[in-house]
Amino acid sequence: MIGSVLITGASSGFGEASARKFASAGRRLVLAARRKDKIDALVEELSDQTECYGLELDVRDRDAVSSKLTSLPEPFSDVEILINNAGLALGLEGADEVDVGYWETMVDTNIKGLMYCTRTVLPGIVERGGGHVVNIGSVAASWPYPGGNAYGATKAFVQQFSRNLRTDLMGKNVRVTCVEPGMCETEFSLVRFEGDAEKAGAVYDGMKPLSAADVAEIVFFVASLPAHININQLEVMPVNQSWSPFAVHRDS
Ligand code: NDP
Ligand code: 8X3
Repeated sequence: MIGSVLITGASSGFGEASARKFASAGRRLVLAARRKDKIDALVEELSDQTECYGLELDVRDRDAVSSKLTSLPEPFSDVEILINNAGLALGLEGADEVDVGYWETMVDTNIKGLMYCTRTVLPGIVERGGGHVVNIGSVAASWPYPGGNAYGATKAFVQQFSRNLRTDLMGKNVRVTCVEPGMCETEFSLVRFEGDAEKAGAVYDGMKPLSAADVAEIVFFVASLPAHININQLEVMPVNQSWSPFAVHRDS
């Protein structure tokens, strides 16, 4: 049985590009995000290619996640692939200066929202005989950078949660993959800098970042492998991004 693909954060970036990719393969889609106008436009566009259902959903709202994701109409309720993509970074200030509200929003979205969606959808996936949870992590989970403080930590949660899901789901035919991209030009930096397009654009100045379509290709790849293959973790950067040496403060 081929079930539907539920993508959170489908109104932009990786989520939107993944919707296009899975639609091109004829997969039935449930597309969720807060900006319903964007979701509606995407549903309309993709409905030529596949069956598509749009959902206005704030993943931070535990009750809404539970009620909306357990009452999907036919033929969308048989979710087989959950793509936990909704997420954001806010600010790049140091931990001694940053607005603690930013931290709360990142924790509520990237950690708690991802947990709510997973916990709500998983029982059905298991009951129907298996499926796949694809979590969108980040290189920031493993590699610290100044100002990455809570954002990187939320993605470290996603990385370890993904591994622990695998151990819990052993024998239940559910694949779990954490896809961990580096720099990719989407609305990500625009959101991080609260709509400051100049600051956001400068992040990708003079280098070729990943595109949302690149990441969607990878998400589709991990989900399209034969069912006995589980990619646990897949980290990907643009060629022009790498690590730095250790920082050493010598004024001592
Ligand atoms: P975008 O800002 O383009 O997309 C983020 C998506 O998440 C939007 O569709 C947004 O929809 C949705 N979203 C945010 N908050 C909520 C919420 N509370 N409830 C439901 N949906 C929400 O960024 P990306 O596509 O780049 O980001 C997607 C994921 O990839 C995120 O988890 C991000 O952390 C991660 N990532 C991004 C990288 C990058 O460089 N771009 C690299 C590594 C990881 P709406 O506002 O309509 O709700
Ligand atoms: C986003 C990638 O490198 O900006 O998760 O932290 S990075």
